[in-house]
Amino acid sequence: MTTDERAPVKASTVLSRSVAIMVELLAIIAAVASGHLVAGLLAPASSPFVAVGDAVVRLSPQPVVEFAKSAFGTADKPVLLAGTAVLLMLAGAAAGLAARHRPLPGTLAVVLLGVVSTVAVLAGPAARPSDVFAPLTALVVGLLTQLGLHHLARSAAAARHSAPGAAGATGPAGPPGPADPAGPISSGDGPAATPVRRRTVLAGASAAVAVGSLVAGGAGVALAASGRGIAESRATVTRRLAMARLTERAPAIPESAGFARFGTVPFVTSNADFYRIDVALQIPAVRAEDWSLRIHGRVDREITLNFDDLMARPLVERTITMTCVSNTVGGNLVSTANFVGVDLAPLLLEAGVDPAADQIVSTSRDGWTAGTPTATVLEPGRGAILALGMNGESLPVEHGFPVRMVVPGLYGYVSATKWLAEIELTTFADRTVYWRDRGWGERAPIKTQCRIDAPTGFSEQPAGRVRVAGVAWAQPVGIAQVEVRADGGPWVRAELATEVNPNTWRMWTAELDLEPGSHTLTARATDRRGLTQTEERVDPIPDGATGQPQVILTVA
Ligand SMILES: Nc1nc2c(c(=O)[nH]1)N[C@H]1C(S)=C(S)[C@@H](COP(=O)(O)O)O[C@H]1N2
Ligand SMILES: [Mo]
Repeated sequence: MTTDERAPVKASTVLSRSVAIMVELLAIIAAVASGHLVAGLLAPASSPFVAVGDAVVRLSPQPVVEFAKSAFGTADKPVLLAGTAVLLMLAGAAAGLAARHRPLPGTLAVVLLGVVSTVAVLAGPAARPSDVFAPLTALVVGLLTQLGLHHLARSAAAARHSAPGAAGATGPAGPPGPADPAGPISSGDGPAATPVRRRTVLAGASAAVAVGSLVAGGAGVALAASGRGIAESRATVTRRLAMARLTERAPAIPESAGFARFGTVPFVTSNADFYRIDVALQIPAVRAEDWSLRIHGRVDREITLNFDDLMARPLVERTITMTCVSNTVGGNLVSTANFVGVDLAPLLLEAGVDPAADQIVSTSRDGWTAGTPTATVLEPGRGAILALGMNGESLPVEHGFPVRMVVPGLYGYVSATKWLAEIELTTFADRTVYWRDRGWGERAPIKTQCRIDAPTGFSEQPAGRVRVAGVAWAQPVGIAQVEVRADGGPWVRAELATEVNPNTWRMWTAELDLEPGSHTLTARATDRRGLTQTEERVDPIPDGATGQPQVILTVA
């Protein structure tokens, strides 16, 4: 052992800017990757990287969150993670530059990031004490990598500045750092060390850290995505649902329910095309076999159910159109599926609902919450379900496997909790929920809306009669009429397709005589209560957009 390395720093051992930055960035990358790998093995949600991203979302001011949602839409998650990565790298570069003379500033930065991510993981909504392993691993690996690489970098810098052949003058490079990935090589480092040799050791160690991080991080991503047994569990549920006897079947969708030949979307949305909205950076991985639901709060008796308990209850199949409150006029955050599930109202009645409990708070496995009016769920004929199946298979993981809520007629954020874990009977006064805390409405029935699917905006149509077609929805009352007009002219009644049920969208079509030139088409729907969609445009926040969809086209 030598004490050379601890001798007062000489100018000659100052790291170049690029090496200093590289050392710090590699330490951070190694930390992130190893943490992600341990999380993949133990609990995906405990990934320090994902937890920091989650914390950023939770702590962001509402306007920032809204901006991100509108600017990036469904790509908001990758954008957020990429942004987190860029910030990390910038912080790392700054710390690296501060650590050119000695490792300490860089070490402190790694420790600080490690502590912050540990806190972020443990502050997560569904954190368990064992979740600490992933961020702790990240901290330790980051620390050792930073110390080890910094040590190698300093000894390479020192050697570079001493005369060739006199490398021994500065003494041996000293012991390899604690995490020196090139330990065996540099242990041969000694009087014979040359600047080239030491630079090679540094380059080799750096490359080893980079490659190791890539492998560890990739394995972590793959492990999290494989969901440890989720695929098998989904396949089992799909099989069980196929064999189950349903007490209520959704009638087959008649040909006459669609106007696909005129350009409307298919009546039933495929699972792949079904819109997806959630704040889960990492989809909760829950096997049906491990799932349970606790119904508690203002009830006479608490109930805990597992997946078999649900399968043993009467299973119903319902065709339901789900709608997101963030859907803008003309937007596509609306989709329809055949859901198989268990009626929710009788389940709550078995628990015995306190008449004062006007809110049902449902909590997702990842801590997200929704507040649903109890009266709506208990309303006779409403058809609220705990869904287990979607379009002939178990719920896809991104749509809430193994169990989610679906309440016809309410926007998803107040009703459609995915990865359901808990239901609490409470009051609106006693408890607020995720989106309400962020400025969205307490109650959010779906607003009557329609959309023009054909012709598409800015298309060119041949002169003569122009075929217009689209969809309209007014869950849970149903659509009574849709009208279209060109350029503010008289409204023309559209032909309505067969109604499947009032909780689904309804297709419509019309023909308009249009002169050559540019035209603006406008549509409006009227629901079975007699309410006509207003012309007044309002934004989605706080409780859903209003306004009439328009399409501009050219007739040649
Ligand atoms: N756990 C969880 N459930 C959730 C959400 C969420 O962020 N987390 N988003 C809700 C919203 S805003 C909508 S519109 C629907 C969307 O369901 P889908 O992604 O299956 O279309 O899920 C709801 N359920
Ligand atoms: Mo939503």
